[in-house]
Amino acid sequence: MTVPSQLIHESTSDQFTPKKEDKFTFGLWTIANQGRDPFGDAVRPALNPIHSVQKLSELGAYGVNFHDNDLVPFGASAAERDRIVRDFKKALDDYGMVVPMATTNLFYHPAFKDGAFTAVDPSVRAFALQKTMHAIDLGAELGAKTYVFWGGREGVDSEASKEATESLKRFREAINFLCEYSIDKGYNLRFAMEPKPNEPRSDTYFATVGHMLGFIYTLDHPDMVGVNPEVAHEYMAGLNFVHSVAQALEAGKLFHIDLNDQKGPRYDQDLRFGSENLKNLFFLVRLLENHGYEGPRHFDAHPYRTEDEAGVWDFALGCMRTYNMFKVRAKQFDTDPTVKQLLADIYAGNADHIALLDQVKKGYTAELANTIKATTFDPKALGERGYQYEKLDQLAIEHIMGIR
Ligand code: GCO
Ligand code: MN
Ligand code: MN
Repeated sequence: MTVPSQLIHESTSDQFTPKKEDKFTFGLWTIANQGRDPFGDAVRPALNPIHSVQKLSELGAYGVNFHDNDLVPFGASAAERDRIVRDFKKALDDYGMVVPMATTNLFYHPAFKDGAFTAVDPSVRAFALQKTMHAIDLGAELGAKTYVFWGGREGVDSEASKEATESLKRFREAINFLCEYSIDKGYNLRFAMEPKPNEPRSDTYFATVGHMLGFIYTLDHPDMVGVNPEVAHEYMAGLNFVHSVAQALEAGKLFHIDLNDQKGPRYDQDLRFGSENLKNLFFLVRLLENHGYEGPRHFDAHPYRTEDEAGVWDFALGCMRTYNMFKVRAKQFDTDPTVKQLLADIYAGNADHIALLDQVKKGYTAELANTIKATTFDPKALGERGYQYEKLDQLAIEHIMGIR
């Protein structure tokens, strides 16, 4: 027997039900994903963006994001574009939805088969700039505050094809130019760079959040550029997503985030948020919520290929509910008196050494260096200490499982 979607929605009106203030957003391309893959054709009909806006709003989402061509087909006339934008704006108004982020499709058209800003063909690089400026205009017109750059095909299959340092320079020149364009137009956009190690190219430049952060500080306007980390992409590189996001957050560079899930270092699976890595994503949500991340909680995932349209909305609701479940569980973990006491015990230490480190925090002095050099430590006792992490981690598991 199949359970009607309606039933699932009705029976789950509870504290985890998504609300506008949760700031959940979806890419138009995510719910509209038709299930095409290298082995099989579309399994679902195309979704109309206006219908998507309505359905997502009813489910409690806050907004939608898009690539230029998710909304305006490639090669549309100016009149067609204006009509589409007008209708779309009306739908946003009607359903109380916003567009916090926009981006450019620089990977679908065959012209971009060798990349865009790093393509070896100068005509492709110049065309990519033109297409991006039009897409920035479109995003700004619809109120976007963040503009995402995902490299798509910026990389190589054959290392012989491009000189890597030249590619990095070309990418930098493009981003510098587009920053100036946005400033010149008075758009007040922030750029968020999205790393990915591979796919669709066999190797992509700027493989991880760390690579991207390093690159950002070489730009002309580093302040207006941050990152858009994606769960699946860091897992593809075998990394701990929480640590990647923490580094971006701590640097003030977490401008946006792509939430989904992934089974280990394989192809980009874009699974429903929280469907696989419960523990790591529990700690991700805890990090975001405890460190004042204020941006949209954006889902860049897609429904299983097995689903019809009802399954698409089950997927969307599932992403949002699971985020809220992690949020509630994380709060319970952090306020559990047993956890608090245990952490207080674990973090306590020798008062003299705490005082020394407080001095270190204030900065170097020659006197402090000498004091530290003259201090007596007891490495044997330090080596014998038990940290109680088994107990702590089990408490985390019991919270994640809803036992405590
Ligand atoms: C992918 C990427 C994209 C980008 C999108 C927004 O692996 O396909 O994650 O979905 O996030 O193009 O820039
Ligand atoms: Mn993404
Ligand atoms: Mn992806």
